[in-house]
Amino acid sequence: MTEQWNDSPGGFHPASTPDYLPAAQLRDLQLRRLQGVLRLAHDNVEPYRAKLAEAGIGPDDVKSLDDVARLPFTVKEDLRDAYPFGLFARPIGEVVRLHASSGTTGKPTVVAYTQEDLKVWSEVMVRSFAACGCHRGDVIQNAYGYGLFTGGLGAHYGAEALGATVIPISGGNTERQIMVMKDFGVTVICCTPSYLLHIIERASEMGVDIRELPLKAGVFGAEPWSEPMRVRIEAAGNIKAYDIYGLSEIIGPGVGIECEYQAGLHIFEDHFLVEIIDPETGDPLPDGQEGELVLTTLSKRAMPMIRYRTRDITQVVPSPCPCGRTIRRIKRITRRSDDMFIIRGVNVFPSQVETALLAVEGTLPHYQIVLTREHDLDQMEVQVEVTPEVFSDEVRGLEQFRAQLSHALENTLGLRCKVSLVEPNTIERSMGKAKRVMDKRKLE
Ligand code: DLL
Repeated sequence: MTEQWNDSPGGFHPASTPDYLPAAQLRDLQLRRLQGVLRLAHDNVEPYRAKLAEAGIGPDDVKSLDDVARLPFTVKEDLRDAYPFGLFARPIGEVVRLHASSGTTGKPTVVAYTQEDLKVWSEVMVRSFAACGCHRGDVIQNAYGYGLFTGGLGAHYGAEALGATVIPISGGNTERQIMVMKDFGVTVICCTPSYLLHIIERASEMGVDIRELPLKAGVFGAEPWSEPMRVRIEAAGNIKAYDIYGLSEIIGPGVGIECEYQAGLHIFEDHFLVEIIDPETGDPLPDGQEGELVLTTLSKRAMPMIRYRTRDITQVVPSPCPCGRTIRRIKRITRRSDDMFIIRGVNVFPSQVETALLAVEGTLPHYQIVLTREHDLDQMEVQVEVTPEVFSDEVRGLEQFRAQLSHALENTLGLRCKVSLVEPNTIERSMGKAKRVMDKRKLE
């Protein structure tokens, strides 16, 4: 299908994609695909067969989409237990690509693709780029890491299939990124939002103003980022910043993306079935209620995922999007159910800290949260970079600025914490996913 789009006169036509399928037709397609995927998983993957038997449900018992709630969940542990190839539904001879994501502990989780899976992946990435206004003629700098991480190759093949010009520069070597961006007339950049901030900063040190370049858009994902962060990025780069979501277990980047309205991420529902559940009870939640995102792959052959618990917290946007796409949207993912930490009994998410800090003018979008334990009492310190103007502002004074931030954080979190103002470029920059929390409590 991708080739056909690519060869059509004038390139890709979004209207010819399932993005605009009437809802009833989309549901029919989903049900048929779900039944197929269950049969595939049941007949070829021992752990799925065992789980389904335990839940007392067979592949032919799913007669409507609502029946999905009767199927057992799959969790990260299941992938680890099956390391490396235990969840593959196709023999290795049909698997043409492996990717892996490094876990915080132990072995990585391995994911697999057949030729058809790679076509689906390219297809959803083509639809992703098109949704945020990219097309043939765009010069796309792909600064997602190439390798076992899905970001690089996922965006790469999608951009090529779109017919755009791809620069496979991968992450890192920031000065070269800036030279290429300038000299090659880059119009779109793909990377993590935190890396883009680093690129902008380095560019300004080199005397390059990104705002003057032809760069018009960024496709940012792989880590949580907030609405105030978007505002900062769009202003600093004079670009549109689009949020792209995905995870290796499901396919990689391209599970969902924002359209030109930037009001939630459209999920490519013809390939990924969306559910939101209560993370405590596992019960399904209706559209408009926040909970954990659960995804089922509807087309994957090499490694189907049934009701995969992503740990990402979001909600389905209940209203239709003005862009006319019928595939539904989820709200931006600002947190995971497992990135919460508890300080003196108060639950804190890093995204709350980001939102509170960036609401105050004079902060820079570089911060880190350091957790320690002193005399059995948890302490939280927020280190944030501030503009050189704040540092040299003798009238208002640093102390007053610190108090203002401290107050903003206390208001948002309901918790007093230490705020340390640091000079620009103090906090370590990342080329990929930013590490915001340093939990030193576990080391003591
Ligand atoms: O990060 C795939 C990807 C690459 C997505 C490039 C977008 C762009 P993993 O390394 O398996 O895959 O990490 C997946 O990253 O469960 C989320 O917690 C987080 N994540 C990914 N995209 C977003 C986003 C890739 N747009 C995990 N907003 C997911 C918030 C995101 N979190």
